[in-house]
Amino acid sequence: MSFVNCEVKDKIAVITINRPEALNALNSQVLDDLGAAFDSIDVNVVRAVVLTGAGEKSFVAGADIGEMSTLSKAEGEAFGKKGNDVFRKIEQFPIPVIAAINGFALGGGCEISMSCDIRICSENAMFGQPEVGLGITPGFGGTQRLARLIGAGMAKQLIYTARNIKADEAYRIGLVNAVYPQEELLTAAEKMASQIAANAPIAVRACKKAINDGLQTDIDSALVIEEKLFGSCFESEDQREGMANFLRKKDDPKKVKVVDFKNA
Ligand code: CO8
Repeated sequence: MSFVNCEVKDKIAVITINRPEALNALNSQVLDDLGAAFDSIDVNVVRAVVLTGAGEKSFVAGADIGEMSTLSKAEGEAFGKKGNDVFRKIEQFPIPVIAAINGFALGGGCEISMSCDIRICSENAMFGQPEVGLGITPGFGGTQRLARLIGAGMAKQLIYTARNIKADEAYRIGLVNAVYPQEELLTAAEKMASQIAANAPIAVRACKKAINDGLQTDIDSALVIEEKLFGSCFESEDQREGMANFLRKKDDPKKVKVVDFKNA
């Protein structure tokens, strides 16, 4: 039995962490299943992924505290690496990943959402890094990604105080892009994924890589990364057809059409 479901419809995959009896807490098996779910996606067919949690209460309530409670130092480090490897796979996944955060996103739950490209949440969502209250640090990238996402000062405040914040505050500090009523969240995430999927897939992938890789280096090197990825889009079918369509429209607005990008 897997703790993770993956459903592909049209060009979108919806991955659901399905362990609602433990508020979708991440134990070793969930992490393995999550990695396997991402590995199973054919990125030549699927163009965007939505990641969510089963039930209406929790996205992911953190790493599994029961499993962690008896770990030795070496085992703790290994568990941290296990989570980091899966989250890095998500962060570096060639196509965009949208986190649809449908409730608690605490500890490892907040951390997994931050390895996604885009975060949107429901009104009942709650975010936090409660680790120091449990005698540990965030261990699945929280000290690194939270500071990069919302700035070091706010990240330090949240991590040192272990205070949970509600959806409106998460929106205010830029941790999430939008807040929806619970029943509208998945539809909104799928709509955003469809908008992404309608664009040229080679270009979308190149944008993800340019932003991610560029953020890890100085501006001059980052601009070279962009130049190379920009150049790589040319001579593709998508680039030729996308630009030809624009020029056709200019000549005759009636010739406007929705380009069926081919991933080629
Ligand atoms: N781990 C294991 N089980 C959990 C977790 C969790 N993180 N969260 C909830 N559960 C379980 C509960 O034990 C309970 O199970 P049972 O019914 O068998 O008793 C079930 O889910 C329902 O939970 P509650 O009854 O507690 O539900 P409430 O609505 O009363 O409370 C809360 C919901 C507030 C979310 C509460 O469950 C809670 O505080 N959970 C823990 C949240 C937390 O502290 N998360 C951070 C964990 S640490 C972490 O994520 C570190 C990541 C990096 C690890 C690196 C390792 C080296």
